[in-house]
Amino acid sequence: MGTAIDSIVLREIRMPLVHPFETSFGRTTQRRIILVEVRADGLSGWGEVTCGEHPFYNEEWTDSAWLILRDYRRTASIRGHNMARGGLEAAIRDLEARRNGVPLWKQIGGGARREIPCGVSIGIQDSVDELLRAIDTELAAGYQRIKIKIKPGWDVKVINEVRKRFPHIRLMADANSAYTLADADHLRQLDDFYLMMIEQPLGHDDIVDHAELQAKLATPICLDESIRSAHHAEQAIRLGACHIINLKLGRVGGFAEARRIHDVALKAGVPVWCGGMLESGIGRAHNIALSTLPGFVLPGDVSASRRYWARDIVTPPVEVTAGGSIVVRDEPGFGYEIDYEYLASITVRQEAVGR
Ligand code: OSB
Ligand code: MG
Repeated sequence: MGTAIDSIVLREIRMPLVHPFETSFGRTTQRRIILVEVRADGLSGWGEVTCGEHPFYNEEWTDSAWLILRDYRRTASIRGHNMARGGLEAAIRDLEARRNGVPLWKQIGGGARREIPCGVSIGIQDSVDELLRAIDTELAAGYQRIKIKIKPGWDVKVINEVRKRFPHIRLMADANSAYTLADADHLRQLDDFYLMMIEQPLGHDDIVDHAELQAKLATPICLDESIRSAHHAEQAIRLGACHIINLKLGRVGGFAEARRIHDVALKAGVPVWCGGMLESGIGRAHNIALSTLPGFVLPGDVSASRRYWARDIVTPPVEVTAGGSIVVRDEPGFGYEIDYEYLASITVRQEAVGR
């Protein structure tokens, strides 16, 4: 990245979620998010580190990302820690876009669509009734696809109930690595519910077992955690480990690698969609830009700010149309204004880390 940077400012913000979010690996009630501001020539570019508060989705967490970004300047030499590196990379891309006076989507070579189709990811609930109510709410808001989180004990029976109540909706399930190949027969029961896909059923770093499972399932497998690079995407597609890829900026280390994965998938005829990591408005805006690349043909997990935050750090907040899409903005950079006053009020630490 040849952009000359004057300084980098790290901030950690705390944002309480409107509703707790539960996956097979745990429950989140408050986010601890690192924002990266890169400054040059009187302009600022902004990035968001998308890791969780604990190393449960992948190996990174808020504090590891802070140390990586504070202590290592040459991110190309770092192995792993893609989300920390990706937060910085996204900030540089945003800065480049602002310097060129173009929207971020144009800077990264996107622009295939003016509206992003949106789905929602619904966490594990305390009861099936609550889940059905949550689905009702999201469908009424216009969302085009429902993803529900599953884990052993909250899977086949629950999806059966959802399908009885909503026979025609676009439905999928995300296991976040909660199963093993020994569960293949159990997972095969999901074939009865004509799901769009099952996301990351097996090991977070596995490709080979997913290929074996896919051979036993009619339901397409979508990989999330396992795809950290274009090389992984090539291997997974070659082995038949997935028919769909959930692409997340942070997980793959930024726009450059995301683009490479997108291109591999597009060439192979494998659809991609943009995943989410409970981002603030800044990360959300980057996801919107990414979703304008041509291969993003399925509704993503990028949804309205109000599903997560009572108040977002960007204005206007990210909003979804009655038809369940986000209209892409044309302002330079990531396209939204930062609410500096609110940002300052939720910042718990800030450090300039030079260059
Ligand atoms: O696996 O896609 C995932 C949230 C946190 C960690 C992992 C995942 C998720 C989601 C939520 O599914 C996506 C979102 O609404 O931002
Ligand atoms: Mg997932």
